[in-house]
Amino acid sequence: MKRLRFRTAGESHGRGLLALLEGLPAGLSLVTARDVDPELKRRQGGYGRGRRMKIEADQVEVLSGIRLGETLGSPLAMIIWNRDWENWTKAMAHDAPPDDVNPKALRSMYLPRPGHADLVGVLKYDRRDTRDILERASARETAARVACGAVAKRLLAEFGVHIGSHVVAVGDVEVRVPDELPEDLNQAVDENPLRCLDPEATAAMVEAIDRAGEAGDTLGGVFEVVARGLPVGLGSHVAWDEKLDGRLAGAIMSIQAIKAVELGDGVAAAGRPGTRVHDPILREDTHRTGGGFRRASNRAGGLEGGVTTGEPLVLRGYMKPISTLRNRLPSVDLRDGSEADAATERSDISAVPAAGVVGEAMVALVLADALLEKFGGDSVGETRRNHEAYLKHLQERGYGERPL
Ligand code: EPS
Repeated sequence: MKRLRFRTAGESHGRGLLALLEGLPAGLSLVTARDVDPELKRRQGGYGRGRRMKIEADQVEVLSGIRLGETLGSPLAMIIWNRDWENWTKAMAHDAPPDDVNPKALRSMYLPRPGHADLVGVLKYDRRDTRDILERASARETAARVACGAVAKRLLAEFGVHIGSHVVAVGDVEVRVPDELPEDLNQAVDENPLRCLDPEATAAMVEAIDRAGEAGDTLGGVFEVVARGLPVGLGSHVAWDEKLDGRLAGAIMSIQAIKAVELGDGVAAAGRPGTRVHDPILREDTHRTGGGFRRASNRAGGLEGGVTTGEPLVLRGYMKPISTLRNRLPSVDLRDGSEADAATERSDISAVPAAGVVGEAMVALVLADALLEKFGGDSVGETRRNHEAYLKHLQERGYGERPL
């Protein structure tokens, strides 16, 4: 069974971030300046981001896996160098510090922030300095995820699958989402500072973020990811760990600061009768990716039984407010156990638009994995032939007494 796997390495203020993607078929046209760097730029944007995003101009350098503009089927390794590293060479040095080092230069942090991995990390890994934990726990790591996700998107595009996202809430400001989303969601929202479809809500979100910033506070929110063009039949109902809804939810929940995931109308559906939840089945011979069927609605968000239905996949990620607060919460000083307010350092006030871009990347990686699981292929051509044959068979299989 062919699978797409990715790993990342790197600390927030270390030398850089490594993104490793394994299992790609050969022959995928891939130009990182065209396909990957623009996605990294999208992740860096959004109103409410901190000064770090002014320092960085994320782009990848390829170490392996591509030759002459096409993938080789070998592991794809990409590096994103941290520009800020220059300012952290002493604090993030790989070697033990010299005896005469100024302790300030090590930028140690002993006041764990509630909500961050600081305290649980030092206890679990038996460290004293929370910097040993927070550097890896930081959402800076998501730049490497987005690099891998951009390649997964490139692969999915070969099969007519396109992924976009938009912000639907920041703090208590909610967007009025139109009944019909624009076909190209990212094109519609990427120029908006909050990546949202509602200008009125945008203004209110900007104001809410400004107010939170003035109060030394932070704001979370909700993003929605939509994937179009998926064929019916990715994922499987046969085993818990093959169900695509579980795989998607796990992937989204693994994003820093995400505390809940919703598929389709999931939350509201729990309070409605079944007749107002399930999506009536209609015949539509021309709906190729749906296998000749269409749904009158898409409250299921494009998944039934852990399997894609051929309708758009719709998923929401709920982000908590960032845990670095200038208005510090009570904590404990790890040096002497005394009561003390939590540490604070440069951070974002809100990063919901960026989280949406990361959500797209994680969805792309899970979907590309599920696509390769279903269609296999050592080369894109082979995957494409298998995909085509499947869709053709769905179109021809017929009903009742005359199955092919
Ligand atoms: C991030 C880089 C970080 C933070 C943010 C995400 O940069 P720095 O810590 O140098 O300001 O802006 O990380 C967090 C909010 C966090 O809690 O770790 C990025 O590249 O996305």
